[in-house]
Amino acid sequence: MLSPHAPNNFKKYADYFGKIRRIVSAVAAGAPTPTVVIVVAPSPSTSGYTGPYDPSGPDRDCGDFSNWSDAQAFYEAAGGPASDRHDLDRDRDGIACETLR
Ligand SMILES: [Ca+2]
Repeated sequence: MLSPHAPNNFKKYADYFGKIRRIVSAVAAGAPTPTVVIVVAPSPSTSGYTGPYDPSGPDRDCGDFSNWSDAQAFYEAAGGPASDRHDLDRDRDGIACETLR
């Protein structure tokens, strides 16, 4: 019996180990071994950019974007001011597509 003053984590892990103990007991008693499913989350892309266009793909213009933050994220994913291969920051101030702001 846990003290009602036990920290939340303690209760959570006590429940967790209780479940493991029940599974181990069931397996020891001849129950089929439980199936363990491991879900692996996809690793994020190196840039973190998740927009609709490929930053290293075909040339894009400011008109391809519906809002400024999408354009800026794309511009940064494509290399930002160091390359600006899509020419989204013509005044070279690090801010892409001012007309969309
Ligand atoms: Ca600019």
